[in-house]
Amino acid sequence: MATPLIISAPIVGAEHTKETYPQLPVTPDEIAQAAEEAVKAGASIIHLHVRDEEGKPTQRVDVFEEVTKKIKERCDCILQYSTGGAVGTPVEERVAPLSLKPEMGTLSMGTMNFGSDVFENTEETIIRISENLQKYRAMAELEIFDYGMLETVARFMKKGYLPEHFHVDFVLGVPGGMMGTAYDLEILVKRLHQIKPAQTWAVAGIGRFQLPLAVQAIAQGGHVRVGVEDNIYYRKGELATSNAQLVDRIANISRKMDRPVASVQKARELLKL
Ligand code: KMH
Ligand code: ZN
Repeated sequence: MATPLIISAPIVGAEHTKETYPQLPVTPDEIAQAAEEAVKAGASIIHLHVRDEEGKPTQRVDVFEEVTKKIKERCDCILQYSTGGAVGTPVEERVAPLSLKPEMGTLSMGTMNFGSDVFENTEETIIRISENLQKYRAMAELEIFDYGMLETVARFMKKGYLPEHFHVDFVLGVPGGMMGTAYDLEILVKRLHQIKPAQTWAVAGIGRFQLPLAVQAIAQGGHVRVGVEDNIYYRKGELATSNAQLVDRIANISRKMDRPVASVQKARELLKL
């Protein structure tokens, strides 16, 4: 049997607003409901950003705590806290929610242009986040936005700056990062497996890259991230009705391609959580 597909759902993000996407979940109850729906549709990981009372991105511990509690009341899932936050969030704020000991947390592997902004991840920042992930025993998901970031993974592994065990997510199609063509994903996966054979990986395609890259990952034994942080359209010109709608489509395609969708327990097993 093919390895079950782990679907991760980035249900909020830090970039969209109710103005750009009216269905965006922003309150703790909306976020918890979106998480439950995404899990019911087949997601096993919830990639979590939260918003303050004004709907602005925040890394406040009390908000992460409230949202976590509400999600756990509704469903079991692997919670993966964002340590990326929003562009410009200071590193001490980015790592603060890890004190709540989520099962997973993200670790962006380099600085890049992010549209017209700069998403800063100096070596010092990466090391600081990595140390915090290890301190609070949250499994790291390394976010790779560009080929050079993969070389940083190789270099940092040798220097002992990364945990032994991690998951990898290729985030492709951010303006300022790598494109999201089939070729882009192919060369990244090839290089990853030179660096660390048998390493688990997923792909998060931004915008129009979400669907084709997800299908490619299903075919090639990778895993998939799909949700409105990365893409708000179901198809060209038609907004997605919810995160669950985007997850449901990928779950259906995967099953049709004879790859079962991982339950939350199966995902924990596959990731050795
Ligand atoms: N919001 C982006 C600047 C992460 O979650 O770790 C960074 C981001 C990455 O979303
Ligand atoms: Zn994120």
